[in-house]
Amino acid sequence: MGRGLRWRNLIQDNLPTGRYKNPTSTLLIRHPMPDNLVLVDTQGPVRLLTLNRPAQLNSFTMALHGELLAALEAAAQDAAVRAVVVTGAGRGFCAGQDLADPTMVSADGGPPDVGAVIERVYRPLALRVRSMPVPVIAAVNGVAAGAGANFALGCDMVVAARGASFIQAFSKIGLIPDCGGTWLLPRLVGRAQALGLAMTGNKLPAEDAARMGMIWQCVDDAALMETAMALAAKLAAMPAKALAETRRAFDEAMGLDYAGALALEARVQRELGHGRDFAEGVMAFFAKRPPNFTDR
Ligand code: T3D
Repeated sequence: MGRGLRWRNLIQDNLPTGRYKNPTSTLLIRHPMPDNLVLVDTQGPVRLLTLNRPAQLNSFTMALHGELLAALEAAAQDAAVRAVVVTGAGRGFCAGQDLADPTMVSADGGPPDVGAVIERVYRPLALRVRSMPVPVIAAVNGVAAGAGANFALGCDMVVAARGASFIQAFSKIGLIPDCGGTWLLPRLVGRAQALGLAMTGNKLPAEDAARMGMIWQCVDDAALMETAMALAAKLAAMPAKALAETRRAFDEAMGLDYAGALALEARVQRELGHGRDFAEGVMAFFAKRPPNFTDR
C-alpha cells in the first residue's frame, strides 16, 4: 500500500462513523456546511464576529478561514467600525484546525503539507488581526485550543469567561505552536511558562491565564459579552489611529534596544502629533468636553 493511501486510511478508519466517512468512496467528506460560518453583527461602532461551527467547537476549516478573513477585511475597510469583537457560538471559542477538514489530506491522498496551510491561511489571519486599523477584542466564551488559542492571544485584548480555557494542543499531535504562538506565548507569560504550556498541552483555565498575565481579564460566564462589548465601546470612542500605532510600536519595540525604542517613539509621536486626533484631544481637554476622535 502506498504512503498516501496508508495516511488516508489511517485518518478515515479512525473517524467516527457517519460523520466524516463517505461510505461509497475513500475520500474524506463533510456534511454540507451551512453558510454563515462567521456571523456578523454591527452594534454602533462595534463589529461583532461570531465563529459559527458550534458542533465542531468552531474549529477552522478553509471555508471558515475564508469567511473570517473577509469579515475582518470588511471591518478594516469600513470607516464606521471602530472596534471588533470576536467570539464563538456554542460552548467553545475555537478548537484550532479542524482535523477532519479535507485540507488535512493532500491532493494525492498523502499527508498534508501543513506548512502550506500555515502559509495560506494562518499567517494571513494572524497578520490581518495584528494590522487592523481598530482594536480587536477576543471574547473567549469556552475552550480555545491550538490555533484557536493563539488566534485569541494575537488579538489586542482578551476577555475570557471563567469557564473558558486555553490549550496549546499542538504537541499532542506532533506539531509546534503556530498562528503566532511561538512569538506570542513567551512574550506574554515568559519562556518557562510558555514552554511548559506548549510541551504539556495542559488545559489552562481562564482564571489562571488572567493571573499569569496571558489575557486581560477573566469574568463570570454570564458577564462575558456585556463586558467585552462595553470594553469595545470604550475603545471605539478612543483615537483609533493612536491605538493601532500603540500595538504596532509595542510589537516593533520587542526587537529593539532601549535607544531604538526611544527613537521609534519619537518617530510615531511626530506623525500622531500632526493628526486631527491629537488636536481634538487637547482641545477637548481644555474645553472640558468629551473628545470626538475621527482619525483611523
Ligand atoms: O493543517 C494544519 O493542521 C495546520 C494547522 C494547525 C493548527 C492547529 O490548530 S493544530 C491543533 C488542532 N486542534 C486540536 O488538536 C484540538 C482537538 N480538540 C480537542 O482536543 C478537544 O476537542 C478540546 C480539548 C478542544 C475540547 O474537548 P471536549 O471534551 O470539550 O470536546 P470534544 O468532545 O472533544 O469535542 C466536541 C466535538 O468537536 C467533537 O465532535 P463529536 O464527537 O461531538 O461529533 C469533536 O470531534 C469536535 N472537535 C473538537 N475539536 C476539533 C473537532 N473536530 C475537528 N477538529 C477539531 N480540532
